Amino acid sequence: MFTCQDATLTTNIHKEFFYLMNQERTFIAIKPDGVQRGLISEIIGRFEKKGFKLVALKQLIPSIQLAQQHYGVHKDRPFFSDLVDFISSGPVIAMVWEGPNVIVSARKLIGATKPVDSEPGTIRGDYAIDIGRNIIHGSDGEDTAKFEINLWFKENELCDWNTADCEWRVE
Ligand code: RTP
Ligand code: MG
Repeated sequence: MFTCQDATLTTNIHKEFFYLMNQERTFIAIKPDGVQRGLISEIIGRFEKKGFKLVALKQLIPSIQLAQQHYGVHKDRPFFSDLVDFISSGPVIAMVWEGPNVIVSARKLIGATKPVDSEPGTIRGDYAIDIGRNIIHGSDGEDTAKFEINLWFKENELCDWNTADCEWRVE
């Protein structure tokens, strides 16, 4: 599923095993504020330039039900209702990105939840000033990533493919 054909031709079986074990997928969404502010290409570019591989992408206006399921872990928090209304208020760019340690790495690219705490150079640090308008979501762990990918995408919407230059990305 996560093979890198070019790499397997020229490297030994241990390297291939290491490569496979290090592959990971995460769910990333550009929220309605990121879309409205014209930040789609900027955000996608950061993940591309980092070296991760895009395996799924679609634009949709999430239903209230989808937003409630997605943020179900926060259902008892005072901001839940506003958060659900906001996420389902307009187009969202839903994506799946793949690569070694992509879950943790994506959270670092995104930056802290509160823009006041997010470092310059991170997406939220560079483009957000309010916690309720922090423009991007990223899965916060392996179980969450699996749950969110399955929630937002059908299996046949995920593309298994290899970058032509994968040997230049991963040893
Ligand atoms: P996300 O799930 O959207 O990637 O954000 P996160 O992991 O960094 O933060 P999380 O704690 O999961 O919160 C989800 C989203 O809820 C909104 N929020 N508002 N008003 C508040 O105190 C508050 N706290 C959280 C934010 O939009 C946050 O991204
Ligand atoms: Mg979260």
